Amino acid sequence: MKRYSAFSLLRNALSHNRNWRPAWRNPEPKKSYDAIVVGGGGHGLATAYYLAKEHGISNVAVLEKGWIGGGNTGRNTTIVRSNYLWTEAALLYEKSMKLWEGLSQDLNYNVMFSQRGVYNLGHSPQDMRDIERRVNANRLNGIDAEVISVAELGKAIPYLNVSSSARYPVLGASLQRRGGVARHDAVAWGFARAADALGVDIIEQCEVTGMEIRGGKVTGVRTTRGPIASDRIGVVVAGHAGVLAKMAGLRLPIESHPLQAFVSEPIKPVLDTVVMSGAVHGYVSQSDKGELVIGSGIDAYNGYGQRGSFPVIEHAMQAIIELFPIFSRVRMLRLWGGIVDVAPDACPIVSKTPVEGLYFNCGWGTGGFKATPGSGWVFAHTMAHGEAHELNAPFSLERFSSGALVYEHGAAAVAH
Ligand code: FAD
Ligand code: PYC
Repeated sequence: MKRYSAFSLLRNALSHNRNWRPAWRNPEPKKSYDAIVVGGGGHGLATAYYLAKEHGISNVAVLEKGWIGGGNTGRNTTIVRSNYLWTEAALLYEKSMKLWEGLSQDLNYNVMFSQRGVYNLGHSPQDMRDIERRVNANRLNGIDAEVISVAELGKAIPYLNVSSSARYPVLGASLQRRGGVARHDAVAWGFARAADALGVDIIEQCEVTGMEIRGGKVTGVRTTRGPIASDRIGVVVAGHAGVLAKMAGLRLPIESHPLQAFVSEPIKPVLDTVVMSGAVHGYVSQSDKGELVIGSGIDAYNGYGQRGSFPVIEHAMQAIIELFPIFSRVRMLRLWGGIVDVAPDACPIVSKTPVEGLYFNCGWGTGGFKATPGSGWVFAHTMAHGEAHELNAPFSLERFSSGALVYEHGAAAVAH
């Protein structure tokens, strides 16, 4: 992979970057590929990268209808953790956590993974019982987790309102110290650059508009840039998974909802960790620029508009000010929405489908950013071998007919 010297940086700055080499090529689509990945978000790009790196399949195209990372990857609040309750989910997210821990080195690209810790607050005796249960379950699975008392919280997060007279007083929290945040755009760019270097074609402005299926096997896709053939196609389009499934004559057990996030004007460092509360229902961290990054729950209705509605904005602000009264004087800068794909058990679908050669990776809902490397890793395995890896076997489509759901609404953190 090419490295840039200080001299070359200076030369490019003086020439207004005219000679700057793009981080990935802009190829014309070929007529056919050994594998196609539909969706150029973090999960799709990671899938292509691991197909090339781990399985030697590099004649791969990533087809993205807009620009890479322009979907939920570039719209999320970047919280990374692996403290899920059930072993099936915990091991999958922990695989991802381990990949995060070496990702900048692996991609030779700084994804700014910052393990600043993630606190999940408890506000009632039942919250605390759930926290203790989840912490114990995490530790049994080898995942770091601690129960934190309210006195410890007051010391660790000085501006958090731990007064017993709060509307929903904080009683304690769980803490995953290895959790934290990463820079979302850098994750997309890092995977794109590394996949491109291994020969993957990243094709932006290329919308998939139809599927070619013959005799129960997939043979290619129709796109806004012409037909492209492949007998191995992975669809990773988050909120649009239902739309793509319909093109293949399938119906997925997911619903698409808007999910909003907000940032404030930048302020001096006041919060060096991530704080989430399921009860008052808000979460907040502080970006490296100083902005407070805030979110809460999904909008209740289904939709594909990448924008939100006022009741959620009001609710989110109420929650954050209740937790951090000092933030009431901060001005909000902007807000945006993404479309999240929610499965009934709040767990992903990473699976073969009844159409041979066609695979779906979706249903990550409000919590898939943290899974980006792990999701790509297991999906690449599934596409390369035609069978799930043991880590994603519990997340096949069959679970919705067998009833073997992995219920993770408690750990999903954002209610849906
Ligand atoms: P995306 O990044 O959405 O990529 C899918 C891509 O498919 C898009 O770029 C889209 O343009 C493309 N596409 C769609 N249709 C087509 C088509 N027909 N042809 C070609 N391309 C197509 N998760 C966390 O773990 N932590 C968080 O803190 C967190 N916060 C969130 C906050 C918000 C506001 C939102 C919206 C989500 C949040 N999430 C969080 C969830 C997380 O963002 C997603 O689960 C994750 O980013 C999904 O990644 P992806 O690559 O599957 O999807
Ligand atoms: O899954 O941790 C999470 C999360 C936080 C905010 C949105 N999703």
